[in-house]
Amino acid sequence: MFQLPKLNYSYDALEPYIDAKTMEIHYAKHHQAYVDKLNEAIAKHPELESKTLEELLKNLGSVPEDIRTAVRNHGGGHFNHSLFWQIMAPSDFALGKPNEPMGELKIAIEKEFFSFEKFKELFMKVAVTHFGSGWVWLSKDINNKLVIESLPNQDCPLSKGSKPILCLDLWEHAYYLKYQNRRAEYVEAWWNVVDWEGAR
Ligand code: MN3
Repeated sequence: MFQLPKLNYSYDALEPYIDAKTMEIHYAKHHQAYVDKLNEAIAKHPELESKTLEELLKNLGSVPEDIRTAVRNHGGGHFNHSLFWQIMAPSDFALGKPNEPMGELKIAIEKEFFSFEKFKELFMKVAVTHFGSGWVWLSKDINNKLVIESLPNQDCPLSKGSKPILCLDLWEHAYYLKYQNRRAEYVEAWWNVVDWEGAR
């Protein structure tokens, strides 16, 4: 059975950039629902119970057809949100630390996107112009090259052979209470709570 991962900080820890009410509903309701529906789907095929979430998402084509869409949507939802919580940290945690990538990731970002500032610009552009629900990703593609891309709904880069590093939820449930239709403001604010130690 898949389970909601423990959140390493309180609902209000990402204030003022992400509000406590949004965090609570997002984690305890939305993410829980993805976990529950994934478990319901897997229960129809007990032979899949030994598979990890990563194995399922990397090999969607081998998931039985009657639950493939459920695994894609709810398994993706479970994986994507789990990574999302992990790559954020309380805003006071970042105080006094350079809020930017470190080590090998920093070098790779500068190699691929020229500078961290240019990387952020491109990431934000992709996030703001993505139509509808989905996520924006920083991933390593099958050639080990860093890419910024948006994917619809709960689609996960694992399913196209990429390795996800950083993600930002673009569904309205992630920001509507505080930012309403102002997605750009949400994306801009989010950089303040990115935990670059969690992104690797
Ligand atoms: Mn979400």
